[in-house]
Amino acid sequence: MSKLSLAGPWQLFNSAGEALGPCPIPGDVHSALVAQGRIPSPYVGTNEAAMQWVGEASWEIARQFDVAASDLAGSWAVLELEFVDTFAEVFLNDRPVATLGSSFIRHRIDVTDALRPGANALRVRFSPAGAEAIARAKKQPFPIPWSVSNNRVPDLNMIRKAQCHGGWDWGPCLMVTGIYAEPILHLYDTARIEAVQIRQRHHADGTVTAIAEIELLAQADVTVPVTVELAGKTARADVKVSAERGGKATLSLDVGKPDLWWPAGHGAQPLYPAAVSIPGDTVRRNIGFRTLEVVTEKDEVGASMFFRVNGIDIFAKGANWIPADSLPAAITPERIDALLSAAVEANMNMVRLWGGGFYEFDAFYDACDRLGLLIWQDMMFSCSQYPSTPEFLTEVDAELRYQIKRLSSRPSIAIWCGDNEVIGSLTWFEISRNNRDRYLVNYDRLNRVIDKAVQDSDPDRRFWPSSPCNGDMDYGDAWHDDRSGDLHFWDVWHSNKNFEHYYTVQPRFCSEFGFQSFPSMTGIRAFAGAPQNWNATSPVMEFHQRDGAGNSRIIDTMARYFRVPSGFESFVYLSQLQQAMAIETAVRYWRSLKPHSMGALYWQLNDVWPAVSWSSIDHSLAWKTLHYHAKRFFAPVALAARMLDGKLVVRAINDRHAPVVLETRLRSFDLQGTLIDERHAKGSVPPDRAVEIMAIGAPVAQDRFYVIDAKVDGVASPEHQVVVFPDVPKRFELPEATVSVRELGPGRFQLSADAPAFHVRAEAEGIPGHFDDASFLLLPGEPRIVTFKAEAGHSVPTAAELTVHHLGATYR
Ligand code: BMA
Repeated sequence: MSKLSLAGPWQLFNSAGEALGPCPIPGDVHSALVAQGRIPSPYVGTNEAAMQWVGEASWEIARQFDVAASDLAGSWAVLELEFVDTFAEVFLNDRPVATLGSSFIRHRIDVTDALRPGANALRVRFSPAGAEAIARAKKQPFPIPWSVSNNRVPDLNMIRKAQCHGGWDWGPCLMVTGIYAEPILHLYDTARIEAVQIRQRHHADGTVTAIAEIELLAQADVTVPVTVELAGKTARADVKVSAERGGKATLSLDVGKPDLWWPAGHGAQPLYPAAVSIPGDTVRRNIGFRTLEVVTEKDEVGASMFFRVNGIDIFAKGANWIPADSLPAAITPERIDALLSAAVEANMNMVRLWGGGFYEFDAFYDACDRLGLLIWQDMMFSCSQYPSTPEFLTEVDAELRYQIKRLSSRPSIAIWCGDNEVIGSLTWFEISRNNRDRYLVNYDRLNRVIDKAVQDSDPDRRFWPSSPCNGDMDYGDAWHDDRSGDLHFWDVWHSNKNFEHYYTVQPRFCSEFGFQSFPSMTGIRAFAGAPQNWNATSPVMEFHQRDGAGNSRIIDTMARYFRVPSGFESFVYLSQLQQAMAIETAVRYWRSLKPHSMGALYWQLNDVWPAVSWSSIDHSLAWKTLHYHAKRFFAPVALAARMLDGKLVVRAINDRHAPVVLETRLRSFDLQGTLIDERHAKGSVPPDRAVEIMAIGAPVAQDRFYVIDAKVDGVASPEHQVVVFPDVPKRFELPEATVSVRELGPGRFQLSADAPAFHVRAEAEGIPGHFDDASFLLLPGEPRIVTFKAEAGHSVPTAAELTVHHLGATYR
């Protein structure tokens, strides 16, 4: 048996058959054309508008490869293609060997008859996905509404391709095509392993039985020895595999008492390598042993919604994940790693893999397993209605069974969710509003197929019908009904409400809520070109804002909270600060309701291109202010302070498994930084709870501010400091403050101020990396030390390369 990688330089041809140059695979046609200099970067200026033809055209990629006659003799040749986007005909030595039509399944093509000893020629011809989508829509028995507000290409709901490739309210329309995973030619000895799932049974005494479920296929009827190795144990069996029906094996291993895998912040992530082998084929998995339940128990309010891992109730802290780039060729394991590591650095323990993208690359799941990020895995349906024709359901069923088997052995997968906002979208289209019965039945047919695929393929995990959803068979308004299930709470952004509006809901689990901001100046300078474009409403900047109402909302919010900034850089800084304040208001409040509320996943972690969006990390990987705040507001022990009925109420939140002792100091200062009052409180917070620790009379006033610090188990850390303005910031006469920067060593800086400086944010523009903290208070005599973490291969900035922003400086 052997395995030949077909990754590397392929050749690209246009529809006239002209050779254009190299097309690296894994990769996409757009990226190849950019690299060849035939089109400019779609991310710069308004270039995207003029390159829609690329996605509308047909393309062909081709390569040669050699196979030794000795390798070929007697072997079963299978060409494996995964992440093929989307409609493609495959030719080997000019013989058609497959016609492909879904980017969400792995294609394994028998090429035994077409393969030759010596040189072979492989060609893949892509036809435009948009045209196929329209053609399929015409064949539907009744119209199926698609996501008009997001997609610029109609009817993408007909085809199994990332729905956001047609444009979204944060992304461009680049109908990319290509092969995004390594193509492999397998030369098997008669049989192969088609699927491996490793289940776990945890016993009361802490021992675990691992159960490997293996599916085999064969070219001819055969009996093969199957071996499973895991945690130093081995199991073997001889399995009959029929050419027609394949074969199955279930092998159990008692693995003793393995070290348990925990979500980040709750323990370590030990992974035990597993290998399943037959002669000529091996499949590997990394197993993390843990129990996981989704607890939805009825209570006096409605029903709980949380994840219990190894018997501990976990407050899910995190964000929503969208594809790491609009151009698949740019999605490297390093990029995925940088984003997910930043999530963990910000004290997150869960990401929601949103249903408008794609089932992610292995590198994504590998990183989540390694870093301890639980995954809320949506199935790939989003914001549209979908067909329920037999052909569509058959195609989807195969996709789901493939993906569930592919991923189910991973400790990070926490829940299978049917879709993103598909139930809710029944009310978005006139046609489905007017004939709700038909479209609800249509919806349910698809949803049942998804449900059944989960039950059959992964009975150990919970199926959740849709996000948001009030629960099984509960089709209420999960955008507002906070009594059960997961909530998408969008009223602050989409309905233009004040941040305090987050206090009006007490979600059991909020899986989406977001607020937009501008990307970093580093990002802006790279895509917006000349300085005259550095203006929120310049044509280029508006082009990089895909939510029609977005900029007005940002500007309106700014006018409600801040004084009008005096320049664009201050505008960008304030847009990021208000985003951070919005999300922080929600998260600290909802965490303080623990265990009633048990999850806060904000929208959205990352960006697909440089744009104004809800992300906390921009496309250049720069941390926005929100990401720094997230690191503090998601800390395992945190404070939540709130003005309520003439009082300042402080609650403490403990996510640790043991009680913590909190020594809290609450100081009030006048605006010059003179101490007015100081109070202390000491108390213990039980494990996994939030309790009130202080409440003092505090009028709505504009002449003071409050600073709350906590020592946790005797240790003081700036991450526990919270600053409260008793009114909106614009009403305060902030003093003129000068912030000085002193370099203490490479990448280490001391920041100090001669008067109170709020939300002090050092930036090293153009230098990839981030600080350990930013957007904090500097009081005179209370300097802070920050450290810059440069991205691999880059150096840290000098003091001269830093710019420092703070709130009072935005309008002077
Ligand atoms: C949500 C998501 C996305 C969208 C976001 C911002 O509800 O599911 O579809 O991008 O809102 O509008």
